[in-house]
Amino acid sequence: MQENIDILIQNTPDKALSDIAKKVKENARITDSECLILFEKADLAYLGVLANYVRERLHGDTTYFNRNFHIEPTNVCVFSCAFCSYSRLYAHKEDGWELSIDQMVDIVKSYDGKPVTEVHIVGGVHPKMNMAYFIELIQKIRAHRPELHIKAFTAVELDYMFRKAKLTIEEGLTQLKEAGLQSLPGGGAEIFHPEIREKIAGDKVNGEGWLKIHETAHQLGMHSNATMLYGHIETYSHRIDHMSKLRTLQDTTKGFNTFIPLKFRNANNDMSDVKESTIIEDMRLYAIARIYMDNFPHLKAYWPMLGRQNAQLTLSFGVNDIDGTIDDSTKIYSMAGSEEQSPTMSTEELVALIKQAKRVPVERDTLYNIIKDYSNEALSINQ
Ligand code: V47
Ligand code: SF4
Repeated sequence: MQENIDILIQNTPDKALSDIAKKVKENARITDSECLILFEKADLAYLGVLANYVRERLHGDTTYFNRNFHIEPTNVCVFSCAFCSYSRLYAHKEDGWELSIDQMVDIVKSYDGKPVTEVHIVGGVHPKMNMAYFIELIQKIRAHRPELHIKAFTAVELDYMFRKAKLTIEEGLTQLKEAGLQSLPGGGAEIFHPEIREKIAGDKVNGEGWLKIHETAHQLGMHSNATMLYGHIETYSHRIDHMSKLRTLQDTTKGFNTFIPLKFRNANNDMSDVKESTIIEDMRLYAIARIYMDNFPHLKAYWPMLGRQNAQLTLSFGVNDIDGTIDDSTKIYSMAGSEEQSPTMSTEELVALIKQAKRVPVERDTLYNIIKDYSNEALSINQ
């Protein structure tokens, strides 16, 4: 629907908004102050046209998903982020858990013969799970299934591991890479700005530290993702500051694959009094992220956090990736109030979800190499 942008430019009475639309059409970068105008003034329909324009220029109707599974080594965590519903101080209390290396390798083995391409490993920061522990884990997974892409450890986990082992970021990442780590997930970013970070995640790695770890990973030839935890106590300016820091780093390294806005969920945590964002605000944010983050190839909606139908809706607001089958008992979101108690979607369900939104489902690997185009598969679920 590329012609919609011309109609929008002609019919938007607000000069600032119509100038931004012209810039988007010309593939020119919008500034931070223009981004603020979008947050403050632009309605959903306007943002949808612009975000779609960018998305279709980059990817047409292609919408990616992958076949992955998650392992959460532990929910024991030395940190105490106010938004976290998942961490426990001790494994033996309440519903804390810690998995042994053998238990985690057994999870990997349970996928033998199944066509998964990626394992995603993220958890709490356990004081006893150190470099040696995770190197052994990665080596064992690699030895068992060499072709499985290992995407593991947020910058928060890495920062703690490296400091404990007295390693520089480069030394630590090099050791993990040699063991078989291939890319980094985007978690732990939250909101970089210290005004907010100190209130919601004050005791873990700061924004500069998070960015440095990803920069170093990129310099070592690894790719990574970036998240932003939105919809709590941050202002539009804090969101723009966060996205601006990511956009600036990406200009230098080009190592980020995907930007993943994560909607704050308020159940069972110290921020339960903070209201969750509305669906309109969620869709506006996705659209603005697609318009502003012009050097991020992909924008992902993480369906376990948003819910399936809202994730489906994002496909009309700039999103071109809907994560994966996931297939596990991921607890980080169900404990925070997500409707998805045990998030797993079959490939057929994902394909149907994407087709219902009139997009083209394409299975990818972690690095966005195409595995299969599903455009010719019949639509079977609730057509
Ligand atoms: O950093 C924790 C978030 C993140 C809550 O790279 C919450 O492909 C909302 O890293 N409400 C970890 N969010 C998850 C993560 C991730 C997820 C999906 C895909 C990828 C990827 C990475 O989960 C944390 C934090 O921002 N989180 N608690 C909550 N109450
Ligand atoms: Fe720990 Fe991560 Fe929860 Fe923060 S968000 S308390 S670092 S598990």
